[in-house]
Amino acid sequence: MENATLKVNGMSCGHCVKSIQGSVGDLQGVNNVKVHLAEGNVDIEYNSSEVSASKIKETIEEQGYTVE
Ligand SMILES: [Cu+2]
Repeated sequence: MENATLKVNGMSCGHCVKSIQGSVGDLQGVNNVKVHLAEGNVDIEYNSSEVSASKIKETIEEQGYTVE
């Protein structure tokens, strides 16, 4: 299991938390997603043999946010 912390721009409210946690959490191979709204960070625990970091990043960007 890998851990990544992504800096995500554009998250502003509970809806953002839900849409990111929901969409990323639905990816196969993602074990845990935790959004830290105040810090603008997203902690992700995932299995890199099942899902790539770029796929996770893409999924967040599809929701309308920018990953640094
Ligand atoms: Cu929001």
